[in-house]
Amino acid sequence: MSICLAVDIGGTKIAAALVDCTTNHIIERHQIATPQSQQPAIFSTALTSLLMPLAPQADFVAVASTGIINHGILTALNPDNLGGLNRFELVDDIQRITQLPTHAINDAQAAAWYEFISLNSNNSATNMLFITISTGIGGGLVLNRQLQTGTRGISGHIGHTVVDMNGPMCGCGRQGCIEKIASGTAIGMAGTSLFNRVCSGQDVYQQSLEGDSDALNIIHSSASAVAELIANLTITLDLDVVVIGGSVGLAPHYCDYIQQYINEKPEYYRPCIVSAQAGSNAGLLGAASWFASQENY
Ligand code: BMX
Ligand code: ZN
Repeated sequence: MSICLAVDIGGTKIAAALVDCTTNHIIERHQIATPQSQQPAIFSTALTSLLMPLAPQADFVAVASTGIINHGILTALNPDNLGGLNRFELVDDIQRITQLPTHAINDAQAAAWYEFISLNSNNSATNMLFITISTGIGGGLVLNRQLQTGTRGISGHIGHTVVDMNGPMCGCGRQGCIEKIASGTAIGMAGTSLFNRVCSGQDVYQQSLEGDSDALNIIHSSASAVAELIANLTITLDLDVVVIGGSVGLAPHYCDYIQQYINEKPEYYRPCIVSAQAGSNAGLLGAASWFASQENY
């Protein structure tokens, strides 16, 4: 029986779990907040405290991380999402901490792989897109049943496609990216300027659930922008299924709102929309199962 120490590094939290690779079940799981500091040393200390107690029970480490992962190095496409941390030797650092063989891919790519495996136990999706609407907006593509990681690790970074050419400047250096308009961070910023007090995305969402119509409008503009993105990618890639995940994507009714906007579109723009099966564990389980198979090393 092989045990994987799976790590999911997001803009808001870092989760670590021991995963039984035979059954793909989580044995033990811990979570900390992502340090909001530009300093690699602080990031590394946080990883050490989370991973050290779990490492002795594991055979290898599989990391799903926000950012572009290329040859084990994490580069933030949008450094604003990672407390300003821009470039980090992720695999070397975790290998040093745990003394275990370590492998890494992007968080949304990992989650896409897990969701694809889950779907295909009772379905036959060929082309699937996973979207996480969370601190940022990430994506993972499975085309012709193959996970696309890209030669430079970039594949699936759909959060940085433009939905409003006159929109706000994104941390990646492009103007009007969907991440700047529809992510949890963007929802929080829209609430902050509308209500004239500091709001998180979660605050705004909660208000929408309590019936505040301004908050609900913010959530609807996010869902409608995501529906446009889904329609664009469906007509480009012939998607069968789009899986929605992330803290905003899995919030009550959000997926229904997306479905509502998709229903208004002509037939060819309407893939099947489903919620992520693994919930917030998709990144952990996806990285574990992707790297557990020798050929993916
Ligand atoms: C950003 C980008 C993606 C990531 C996505 C979701 C960075 C640091 N991250 O678009 O790599 O997949 O956010 O990340 O540039 P999350 O932190 O919201 O899970
Ligand atoms: Zn961008």
